[in-house]
Amino acid sequence: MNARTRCSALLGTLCLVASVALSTASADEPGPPARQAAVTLTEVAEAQNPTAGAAGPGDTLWIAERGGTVRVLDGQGLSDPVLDISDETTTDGERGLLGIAFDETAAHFYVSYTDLEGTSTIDEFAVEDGAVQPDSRRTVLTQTQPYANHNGGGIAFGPDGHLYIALGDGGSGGDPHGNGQSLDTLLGKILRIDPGGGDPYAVPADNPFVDDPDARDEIWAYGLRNPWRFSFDKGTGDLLVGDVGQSDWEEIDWAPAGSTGGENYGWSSMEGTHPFRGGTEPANHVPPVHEYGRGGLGCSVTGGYVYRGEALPDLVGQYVFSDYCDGTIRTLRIEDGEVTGEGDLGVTAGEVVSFAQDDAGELYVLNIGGAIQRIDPA
Ligand SMILES: [Ca+2]
Repeated sequence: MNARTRCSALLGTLCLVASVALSTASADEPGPPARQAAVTLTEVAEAQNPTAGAAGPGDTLWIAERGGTVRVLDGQGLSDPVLDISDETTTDGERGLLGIAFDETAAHFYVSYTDLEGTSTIDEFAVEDGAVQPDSRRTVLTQTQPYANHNGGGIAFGPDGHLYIALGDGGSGGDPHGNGQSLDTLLGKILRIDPGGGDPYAVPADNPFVDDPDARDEIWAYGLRNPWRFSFDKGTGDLLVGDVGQSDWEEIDWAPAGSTGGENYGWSSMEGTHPFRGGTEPANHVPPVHEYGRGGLGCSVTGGYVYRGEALPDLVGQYVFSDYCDGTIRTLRIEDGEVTGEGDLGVTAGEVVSFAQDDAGELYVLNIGGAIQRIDPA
């Protein structure tokens, strides 16, 4: 239903096909052999182009809207905006308010957005009594963007208390500046910084390239094209990254909680496990734990979360993700960095742009058209 009603005109045909194909398959088959959680999607709110969510103070889920507003979702529904930077961002290209995060004690709130020039910007606000303090605002990090697309934009605190920032390769297509493999730019990277440790931030002393004069100290991992959504497993601390492919391969990248950083995920020498345009596989390439081609219904991976809630015991420990183009809610079982099972939950949610995880570990699916749906037991 949602695949059909939420699709844009551009993707409408594709999404309609996806919806029909899925309903046919589920009607004819008794169910997958591996036990899979039976789920339904419950719409809990309608937002204005939601792009990201973050668990906030007092069992709330804060929702970022692409145009520049932040609203709070609780048992009463979605609040009026608690933060509005809509006059400081635009939504052309792939721009807008793209990520939000709280630090460990929810003492600070962070927004990740493109400014009016398209520059990726991370700002910090103090939080008092559950409310953002506008006067406390300060800019933590900026990165100019040569093109309007591939901004990345996801931000999240790791189990180590540091802020991780995903930045795309700068955009255009095919990584024309070679940013993915270049260690002297922040583009095409996941960064790791300590925003409270300095002004405007400190670089953790154990970042992987702090002793390399030719590399930027903020870099945690590299070789990424557009790591739009990434997350840490609430249970294990493992890092999972959905890296959007160029034209052939969508991928999920992984690192264990004990990683010391420096992973090279391959772009733009590699697209998934495949050399890209005659590229040579780097000796230190960390291949994706999962990739899928464009031959099916997907065309743009949307990274999600490892489920750590209580409502769906059969789903605990599985990584839940999707694809913007088909909206199928997909799953991976990952053990020691190896995928031991893959499937889907038999539901589709249209143009899935992001997931959100509340404090209890339950998962929500964000459709860029507006719907916020919780994954519930069927
Ligand atoms: Ca890769």
